[in-house]
Amino acid sequence: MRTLVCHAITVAALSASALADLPRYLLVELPPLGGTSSAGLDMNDSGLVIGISTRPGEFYEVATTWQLGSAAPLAAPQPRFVTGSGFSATSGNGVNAHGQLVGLSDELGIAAFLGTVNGVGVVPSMATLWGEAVRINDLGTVVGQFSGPLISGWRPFVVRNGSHIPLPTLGGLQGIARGISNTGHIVGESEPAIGLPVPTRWVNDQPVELPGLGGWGGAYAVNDSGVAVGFTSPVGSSPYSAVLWSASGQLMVLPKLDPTHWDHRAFDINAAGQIVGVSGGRAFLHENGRIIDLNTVTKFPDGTTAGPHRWILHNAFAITEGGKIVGDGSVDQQRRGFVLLPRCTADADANGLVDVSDLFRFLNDWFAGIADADIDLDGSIASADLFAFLNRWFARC
Ligand SMILES: [Ca+2]
Ligand SMILES: [Ca+2]
Ligand SMILES: [Ca+2]
Repeated sequence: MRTLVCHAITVAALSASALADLPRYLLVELPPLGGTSSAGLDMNDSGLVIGISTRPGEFYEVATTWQLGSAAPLAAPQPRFVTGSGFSATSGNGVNAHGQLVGLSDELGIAAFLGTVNGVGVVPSMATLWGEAVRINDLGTVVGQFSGPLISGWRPFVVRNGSHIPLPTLGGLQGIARGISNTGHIVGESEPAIGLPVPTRWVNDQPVELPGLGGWGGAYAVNDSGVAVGFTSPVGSSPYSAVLWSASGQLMVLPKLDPTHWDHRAFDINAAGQIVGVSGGRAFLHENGRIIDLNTVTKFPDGTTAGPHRWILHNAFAITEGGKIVGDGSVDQQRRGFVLLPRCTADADANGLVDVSDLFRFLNDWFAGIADADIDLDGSIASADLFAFLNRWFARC
């Protein structure tokens, strides 16, 4: 008992620095289709990721999917081609819970595409239009922007129950619908009669301006409760601030990782209110009023958790309801997509699986008084941590 108390005191003294090293996320790399560049843009809770990557010798990215495995969760999944010529712009933008994919395809004629990993085609009601589909909700409702030979500029749309519905702007010509919740909230940006595009919410398909700081702005995503996120700048086009709009439309500016930088944007929000985005060139998570640099809470494939390593996480583009994060960063200075899987605390060896080796690893840490065994994060290692660990281990978190 005396030994245990001694351990507890030592661990308490060490814990402030040691606990910071506990990885909260495990990184999965998204390899390109043989080229040098990839990015993950959206994913669902079944581990299907959509994004873009290059093929050998091609300059433009093509739409690409990756399916994360369950047997070896941290192994880089195989990239799978969706659509795109590689000679002009194409993007795989959104995926819903049923595996429906949307995006923009140059191969289909600058068209909004819809489909699955088994094949995609032009969004049926948009066959005569140019378009880009940005997001699809779990009901199959699609949002994005469209144009055509006889239409000036790019305009926001929603495709609901198979019908293409143009969404009005706030008086100007152009706009884009970027986010749709499963409850039908739609957000994006649109031009007023005069001036730069502003953050916009469509209520019953009619545009309502979301408050900003006076300049350019846009909303990227909205959760099922109607809470939206995006960015706004003061008069002019920069610097950007990442912001949240409450369901009633109240503006809240999020904290910044590097306030001297110009680029701070919030790209997605889930039902729990977790927000992801970019702040000063670094991928962030915002929760409970606090901003976290995801670079500091991630275990990278080379085993490091922070400090000098090959990876930098630049943009967190989406977060699932289950808390999985997808985005892009750089590895050895090439653009590379990533998924961050929340680490279960029962996964003591942080390999993405909860099994018997975690039990041995935890008991080892617990008897040795290593800070990782402080499961309840109270700064000391005691029997409560053993019970807390066993609970999570049996529940597989
Ligand atoms: Ca999401
Ligand atoms: Ca494990
Ligand atoms: Ca403890």
